[in-house]
Amino acid sequence: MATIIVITYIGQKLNEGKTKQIFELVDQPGLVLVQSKDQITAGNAVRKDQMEGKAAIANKTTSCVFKLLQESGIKTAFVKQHSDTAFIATHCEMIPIEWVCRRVATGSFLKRNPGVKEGYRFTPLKMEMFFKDDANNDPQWSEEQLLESKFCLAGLTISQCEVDIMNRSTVAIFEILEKAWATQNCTLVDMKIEFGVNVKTQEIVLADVIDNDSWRLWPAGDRSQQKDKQVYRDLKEVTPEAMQMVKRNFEWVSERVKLLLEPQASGRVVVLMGSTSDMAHCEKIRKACTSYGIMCILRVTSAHKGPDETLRIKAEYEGDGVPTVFVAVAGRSNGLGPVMSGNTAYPVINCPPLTPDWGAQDVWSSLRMPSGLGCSTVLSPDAAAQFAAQIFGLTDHLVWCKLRASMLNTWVSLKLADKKLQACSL
Ligand SMILES: Nc1ncnc2c1ncn2[C@@H]1O[C@H](COP(=O)(O)OP(=O)(O)O)[C@@H](O)[C@H]1O
Ligand SMILES: *[C@@H]1O[C@H](CO)[C@@H](O)[C@H](O)[C@H]1NC(C)=O
Ligand SMILES: *[C@@H]1O[C@H](CO)[C@@H](O)[C@H](O)[C@H]1NC(C)=O
Ligand SMILES: *[C@@H]1O[C@H](CO)[C@@H](O)[C@H](O)[C@H]1NC(C)=O
Ligand SMILES: CC(=O)N[C@H]1CO[C@H](CO)[C@@H](O)[C@@H]1O
Ligand SMILES: [Mg+2]
Repeated sequence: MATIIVITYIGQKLNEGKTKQIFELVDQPGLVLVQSKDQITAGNAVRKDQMEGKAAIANKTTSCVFKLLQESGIKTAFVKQHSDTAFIATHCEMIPIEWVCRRVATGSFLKRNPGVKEGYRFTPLKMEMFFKDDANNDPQWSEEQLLESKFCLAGLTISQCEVDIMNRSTVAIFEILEKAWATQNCTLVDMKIEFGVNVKTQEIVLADVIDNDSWRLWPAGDRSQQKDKQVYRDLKEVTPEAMQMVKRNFEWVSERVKLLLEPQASGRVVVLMGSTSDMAHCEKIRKACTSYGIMCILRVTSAHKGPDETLRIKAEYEGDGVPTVFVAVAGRSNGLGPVMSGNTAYPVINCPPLTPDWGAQDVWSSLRMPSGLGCSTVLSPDAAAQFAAQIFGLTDHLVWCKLRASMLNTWVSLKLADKKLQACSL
């Protein structure tokens, strides 16, 4: 979906913080321009050094990270890159909370929780929230404090439902970025993010930015190789050499962040159909595979009427080393998948197109099988594709991230549907 946005007039400044300015876009109502400032802050701007080029590096990091999240299916405010130092975002009213998610204990957590050693691993992830209040050094808040403050942004009151959505979304976003960084042998130690309410749709979306201000990254899980802003915070003295080192670290991140968007492994689904009368069913499988970014090939072959061809096609896909999941689509006596399963080490998923008259009987032909076969049987075409995606997701983080975001989005829709229903029945 390539959207062309022409900006002819940048309007008034709507907001300004420590690291960026927000401008109205006069001819693009509902969108804003987020402009980074070329300075780095730590300890609440006590230390303020201009760092040339920082904004540009931050821009690259933010746009790659948001692209990864968006392609995965996470709702974000990011729309598109505008320049080296600015991007266009949907106009949000920001919820003044920093959500912090931790995998490994370090930093301020250790101070607030004496006795916990650095390196303690949180499973499940540890969630914390901080009220954005510079004057009071961003105090940690409980869920109850957030609920009692009854924030109302863009007409949406932040109640239990919204808090739960932000909490859940933070976990999903962390897991997606953690999975992506793992491909670079880098541990995502912790992360802080902010949410906004889209002023037009009242949807809660990930907003603000994610750059290396926002996280700790330890290459090979090794703190001494940290590539994040902590290096800057830890500087004893801000010398030009030290600032160069910090900048090099940021560049290290911005170079690698691009790699997060690249597939690590590419597999394929080969759908075998017993007859072209099953085409519509197979097309649904292909469509669903495509939504996960998985290549899907359709072939026609009958294990009953042309077993030699079935095995030849099998050999064709076994022979080029590309990881393959076979999906067998055959009506009535669907021996196709079981025959494949008895003759290949690749996974086989049966997805028989059942008919109302004999379906209850037909389904048994790929359920009760001879010993030595390990194929599965799922009935809906979408489920067959999803199962194949889950297999590839074990090695392909881009597929895994789509599955993870989809799980979050389903959870959020249920939550919102329930909220709406409760509101109606009051
Ligand atoms: N999409 C957006 N729409 C409207 N305001 C935004 C958006 N993204 C960020 N902002 C706001 O822009 C302001 C400047 O950001 P920043 O410099 O990070 O501020 P802070 O110093 O409070 O962290 C903040 O108030 C932030 O909440
Ligand atoms: C990395 O983080 C630094 C630290 O804040 C940030 O200034 C810089 O813009 C970021 N660079 C990248 C690569 O994000
Ligand atoms: C987030 O949700 C988890 C699980 O429901 C809960 O234990 C935790 O207290 C919540 N965290 C915050 C900061 O609200
Ligand atoms: C990650 O580590 C593994 C094992 O040490 C190595 O084979 C691989 O090349 C590394 N990948 C990257 C991107 O550094
Ligand atoms: C300096 C720099 O890297 N700017 C980049 C900002 O982000 C866009 C989109 O990713 C790039 O095209 C720019 O090169
Ligand atoms: Mg900020």
